[in-house]
Amino acid sequence: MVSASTSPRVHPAWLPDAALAPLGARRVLVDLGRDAGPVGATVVEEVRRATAAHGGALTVGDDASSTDGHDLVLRVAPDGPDHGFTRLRTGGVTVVVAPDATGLLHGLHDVVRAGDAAFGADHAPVTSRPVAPVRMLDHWDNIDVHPVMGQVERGYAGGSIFYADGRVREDLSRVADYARLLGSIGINAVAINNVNVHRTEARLLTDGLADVARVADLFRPHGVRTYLSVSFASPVVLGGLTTSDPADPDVQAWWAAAADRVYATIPDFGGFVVKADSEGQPGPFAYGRDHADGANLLARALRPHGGTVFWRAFVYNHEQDWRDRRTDRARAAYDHFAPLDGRFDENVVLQVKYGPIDFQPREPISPVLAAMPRTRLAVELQVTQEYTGHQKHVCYLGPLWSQVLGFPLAEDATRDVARIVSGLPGHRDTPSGDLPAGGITAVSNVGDDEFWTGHPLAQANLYAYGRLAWNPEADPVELLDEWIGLTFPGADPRVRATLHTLMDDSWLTYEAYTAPLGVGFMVDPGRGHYGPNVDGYEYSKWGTYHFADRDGIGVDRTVATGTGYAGQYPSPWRETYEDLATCPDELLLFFHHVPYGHVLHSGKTVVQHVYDSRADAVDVVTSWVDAWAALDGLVPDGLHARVAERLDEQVRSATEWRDQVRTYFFRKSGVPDATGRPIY
Ligand code: BDP
Repeated sequence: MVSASTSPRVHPAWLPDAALAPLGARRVLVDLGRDAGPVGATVVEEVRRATAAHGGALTVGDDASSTDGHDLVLRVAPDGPDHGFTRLRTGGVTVVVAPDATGLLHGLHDVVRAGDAAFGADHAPVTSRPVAPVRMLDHWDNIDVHPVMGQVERGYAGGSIFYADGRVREDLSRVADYARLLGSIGINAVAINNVNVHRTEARLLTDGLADVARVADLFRPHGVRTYLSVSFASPVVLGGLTTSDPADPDVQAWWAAAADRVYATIPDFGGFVVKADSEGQPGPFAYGRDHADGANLLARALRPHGGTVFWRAFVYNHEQDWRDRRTDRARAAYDHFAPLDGRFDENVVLQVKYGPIDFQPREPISPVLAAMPRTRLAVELQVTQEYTGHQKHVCYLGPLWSQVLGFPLAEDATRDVARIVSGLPGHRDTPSGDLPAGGITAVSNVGDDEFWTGHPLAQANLYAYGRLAWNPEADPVELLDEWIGLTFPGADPRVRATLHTLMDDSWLTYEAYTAPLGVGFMVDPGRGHYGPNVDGYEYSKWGTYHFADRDGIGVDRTVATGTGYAGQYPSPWRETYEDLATCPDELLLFFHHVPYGHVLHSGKTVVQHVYDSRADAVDVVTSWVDAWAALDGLVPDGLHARVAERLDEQVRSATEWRDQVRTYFFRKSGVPDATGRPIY
């Protein structure tokens, strides 16, 4: 079912009516074959709505229907490509073939994206298949409003679209609109509550199931399955047992019964997401068990129903480095999980943050992803901009994710991250060689804000995430261009040009005014990781450190003299990162402690790089203000005003970053800026 937005104030994101005009003006035949389920109904409804608005025509036919008299044929046929679709143009007719209605929905949106170009010259079939079988979004939404975190943890777009007034919303029309957006970019899994599971949210698994089913009913027609984050302590918290020990038969029976109830209510339920033994969440360590024991407990409950456990590898003792500064949080996930390779059941996917620390704008890729060939793996990204400007800053993350997914991490650089998590050939060194793949997952950036994402341009991050999860080889700037075309159809060409100016390199610009050279975490703990605080975590018990002193800065993570983290990588990365001569500049301070006068590959000293890049980046951001102002009247007024207001804040904040970081380095090092620019 395609719902129209409840409120005219809700921005249609990349699916305004006008974006469907090229399709809607055509004569369209939809043939669902034997797959006339809820997703098929969505395909028909999308075409019905578009053709009604734009003067085309819809025919719902069957296998026998002739393509004559149609411009576009959308057909479910058994010979369509698994999980994907094929598009061709023959005899002046565009034909999309998919093996099921979900593939057809994705093919329909492929036509929408192509616009009039989908109806040009005849061409041979082009097949599109997602690389990752699971393409997921995790919502860190709470039912209750948390006193510190608010309702959506690390959410910068208002309250939750799922919950209000202490319960699942009565009116879920925003969820229906959201489901439509997700289906259009190929997302097929959503976890609807925070990985930090508080007592109220824990109950979704039991008392709240009827409400979860209402949410699942809205995602299903768009090819999206619903998941819940669950507490490992559920048998105690919800079931009244005295233990949650995985070896305890009562605990096993409790989980089995819980899963039975879930599937009796939601037969296509996806499964569980679990954060255990991390940042205060309960887990198997309390019972002397490891994380394979913990994950398999839940997996065995889900298995009869076809469900999957997404078990997070974000496990570290957040007080560890504070107690002993010779330890290293970056090592934690590998130290915990690599020894468990091969011990996880087949319906467990280990969900690994892309970097070893925590979603910083620049981190090396997590070595866990290379270390577990006998485990299903998912890489976890962060669409919500916790460490990238809280959706107050323009920071287009497509290029970051593209680098992550394309990074040739595996031994001898033979396989990139996208291939590893997709189980593509070569990764599965198991006896049978055919373990199914894991997937790509990310924390959502959406809330009940009228623009969905607080900063209207942050919609591009959600869009690019879905598109890259489908095809990690897509060019992120081309995806941005696609997003611009769909979001502002028919706009003056200056809109497209200006958005590229602001957004194409905005991640690198953000990096250039914040923490330098991969050191990370110079964010303010008191402002929820927003804005600069160079020593904010240097002496905190949650510490991640940069170890700046009068002589130098950076964390020695080498095997020779440091924490040994570099040794967690396969060749060639272990050697590349270990050696100062080959460690890339952008990760230098992540792996090495160096003097301020150390000369980078770029030819600059570390300290001069810090001075220059911060100053230059603020000049860039400042130039965006006028560029955007010139679009007044060319984009919707409310959107223009919202972006303008946020750009002012970005300039203020970037300036604050520049001045604090430059001053800090000057005071520590005593080295003046060689260009003579003043340091305040
Ligand atoms: C950190 C967030 C915290 C999350 C945690 C996680 O600051 O709010 O709970 O990650 O991923 O980035 O579990």
